[in-house]
Amino acid sequence: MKYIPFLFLLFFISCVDHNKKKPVNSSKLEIKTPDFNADSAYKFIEKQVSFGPRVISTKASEKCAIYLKKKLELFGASVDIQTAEITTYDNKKHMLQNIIASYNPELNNRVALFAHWDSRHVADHDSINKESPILGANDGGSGVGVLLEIARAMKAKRTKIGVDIILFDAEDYGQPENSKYPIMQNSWCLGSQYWSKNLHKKGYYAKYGILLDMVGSEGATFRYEGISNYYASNIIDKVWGKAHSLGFTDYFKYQKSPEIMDDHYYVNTITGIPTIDIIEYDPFTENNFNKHWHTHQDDMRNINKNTLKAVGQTIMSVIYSEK
Ligand code: AHN
Ligand code: ZN
Repeated sequence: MKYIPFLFLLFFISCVDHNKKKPVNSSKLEIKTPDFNADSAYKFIEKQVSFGPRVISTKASEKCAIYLKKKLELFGASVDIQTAEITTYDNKKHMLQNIIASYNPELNNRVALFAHWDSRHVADHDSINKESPILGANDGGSGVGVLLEIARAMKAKRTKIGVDIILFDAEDYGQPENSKYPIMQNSWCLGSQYWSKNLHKKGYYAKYGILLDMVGSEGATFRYEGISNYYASNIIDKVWGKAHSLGFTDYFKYQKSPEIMDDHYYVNTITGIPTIDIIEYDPFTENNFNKHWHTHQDDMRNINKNTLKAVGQTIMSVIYSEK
């Protein structure tokens, strides 16, 4: 039969092919992105909220700072607490605490992930109890919860690059609109202002930064925020591209939003680290944020695991594909 040699040859080729060992070039291997566990992130938010409002100079804030440091150390980071005395718009003096957790500290190739860990000292957008502090489950708690879960993943599997998780204090101690005190410029974002002017390490640089703020409410949408788009449009493209490839198109909109004053403004203008803000922006609410923004309703009921997953999985995918 004249086909036999041909079939034999085919068989032979397929054997050779299967048995051949490809040389392993580890630098070319993609690291598989770990799964972001939204249940775990949710619990990290619940724990922060359980301390009560995390307003600077309170017992709750002190306890939460200790918790965050301990947790990040448990997750394998080297943790620094940067402290400084600050004066707020109401003429009070406080000790600021920025919490900085580093992975692969020896590498120069780094990405910085930011969130604020304090919660607002007043409920100025509520209709009752405006003078009392808020729980800030979404506003404060959510960004930190997502970053703690990423820290947990990084303990199990290191990224190829260096990653710093930087948690700012006193972001939300800004002067209320009806305040009786003289107007103070730059009264918001005190932790990021201090850090930007006094980097925790001499010569510190990250190739880019991502700030997470209010990333946990049901149906939250994120847009090309003005300051982010001005200073770091390529990072927006990278993050939105990842989000869309993972299917989170309902959350990450290809639309612009106006400029929102937040920690990334100071990081961009003072340090030069191109930094974006992933922040809920809602064109349909009165304040353009979540409807519970700066109210007592910003509690655990305002946290949705699907939103945490969309943001957390996207950021994980971004940092694990960096090399
Ligand atoms: C202002 O409303 C000035 N900034 C929004 C930033 C913010 C407040 N993020 C959380 N709370
Ligand atoms: Zn706030």
